[in-house]
Amino acid sequence: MLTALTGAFGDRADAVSVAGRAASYEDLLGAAAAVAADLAGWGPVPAFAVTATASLETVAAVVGGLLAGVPCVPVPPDAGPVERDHILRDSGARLLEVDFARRAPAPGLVPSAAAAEDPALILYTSGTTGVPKGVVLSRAAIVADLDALAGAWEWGPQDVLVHGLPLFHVHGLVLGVLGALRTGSRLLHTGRPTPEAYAAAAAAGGSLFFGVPTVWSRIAAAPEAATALAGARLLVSGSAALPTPVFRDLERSTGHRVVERYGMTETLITISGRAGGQVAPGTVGTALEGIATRLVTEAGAEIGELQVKGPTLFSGYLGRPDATAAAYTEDGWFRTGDIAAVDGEGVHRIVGRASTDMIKSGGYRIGAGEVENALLDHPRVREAAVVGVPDADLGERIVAFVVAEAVSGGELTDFVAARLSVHKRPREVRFIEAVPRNAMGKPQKRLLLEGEERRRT
Ligand code: MLC
Ligand code: AMP
Repeated sequence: MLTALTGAFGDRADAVSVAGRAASYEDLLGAAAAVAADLAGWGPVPAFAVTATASLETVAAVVGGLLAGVPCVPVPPDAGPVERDHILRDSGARLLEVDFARRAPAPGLVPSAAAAEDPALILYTSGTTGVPKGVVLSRAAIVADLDALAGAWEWGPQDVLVHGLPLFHVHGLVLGVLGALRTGSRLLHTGRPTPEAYAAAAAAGGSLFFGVPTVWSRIAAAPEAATALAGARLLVSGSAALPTPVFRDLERSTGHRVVERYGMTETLITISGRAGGQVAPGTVGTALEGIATRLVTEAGAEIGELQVKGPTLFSGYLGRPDATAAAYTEDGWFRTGDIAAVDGEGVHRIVGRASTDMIKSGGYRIGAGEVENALLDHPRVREAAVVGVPDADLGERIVAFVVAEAVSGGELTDFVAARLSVHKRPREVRFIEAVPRNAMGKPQKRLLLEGEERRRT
């Protein structure tokens, strides 16, 4: 996975730069070897955790884990005690402190005994209900995905990859860090994904830019920053649907048609547009090399659930064989839960999600159940129902409907932000008399969403 670090791509003092600090591959390898030596000194552990700030420390931790053959669990830096304790307890991972200035006694590549199918990363992600599950990603799955993407995007050592995404999810960490190290492209992580930072990175030679739709829509709304991206080679969007007006605005201001790709934590990226290929707004391209997709449609329907198969799929949910089995069909296809359409050329369009309980806000996946449980932990909340409402900036924004007394919406927002993490906080809290339920007692979220729709219009 570390082709660039150990191969013949040459070296530069700024091969990897994160939030304003630069390092050469030699620096990175030295710091990572120190991490690997620490891990070796611990003896057998199931995994190690790192507080995944956007920093060189996080990069060194992940690379060190790969060298040592110990899976890394990146913990969101703003995770509150409930989320953090769950991740550490569920994974059994011990937290590692990284000092980037430290070097291993004998720096250099420590060949790991790990096999291709061994776990490299365990990423925590929300389901529709309950607590987040650990998604186990093997070294082989990550390599298969990065190589397929390198082919699709003509991504190589000539590129300078730019993004400012969090380093605890697939987008920022697998594609955004390991992708750069695998392909040998320089990495310029901007710390935060602001339009100004992306424009500055373009001026500094950035060629390949990653963003979630919220990032692209903020850039589209900042014409000066957008114009600065004209000299880039390829702009890529993913993690949620890129709105067509944003695609059109960016085409006008940058001259680029943004390439969309589709994926999930459990499957990595499976579908993408191609560099130099036809790109139509609202489409996410064709299956990547080695990936098979199919739609399961009701008789006569053109849209249906997207299911996928291939070498990039996860090894399972950590310690949850039941949930892992439920994620697959009987004939071995992974159920994405996304609703899609495919045209005669194999070009996919994602049209929605099967469940209202899976929310995408700012490109973050948030399970309604996790937020509801956090709200119900508040002593003054008796009932809670959480939905994702269409939002021009975030794609969807979290709206919480609660039955509660003597507590303000702001207090409940802060309560969730502090217990879980900031991006899981409701952006609006609505106080209601009772959550509407069907005869089975199941919350009727469609009714709540329809009420929100009426409010907007
Ligand atoms: C506000 N804040 C609060 C708060 N209210 N903090 C605590 N309690 C409260 N009640 C403050 C925070 O301190 C923080 O301040 C700021 O609000 C963060 O707010 P935000 O609204 O979350 O930030 P915003 O700028 O709106 O974020 C937009 C964004 C972000 C696009 C930068 O959503 C983002 O990084 N998204 C990327 C998600 C991603 O990578 N997904 C990939 C999943 S992988 P301060 O000072 O810190 O700003 C995947 C697979 C695939 O999906 O296909 O890729
Ligand atoms: P996550 O597990 O955070 O990786 O989120 C995966 C989900 O993000 C998918 O199931 C989709 O719903 C959504 N997603 C990712 N990329 C796209 C895209 N290009 N268009 C629409 N939805 C996307």
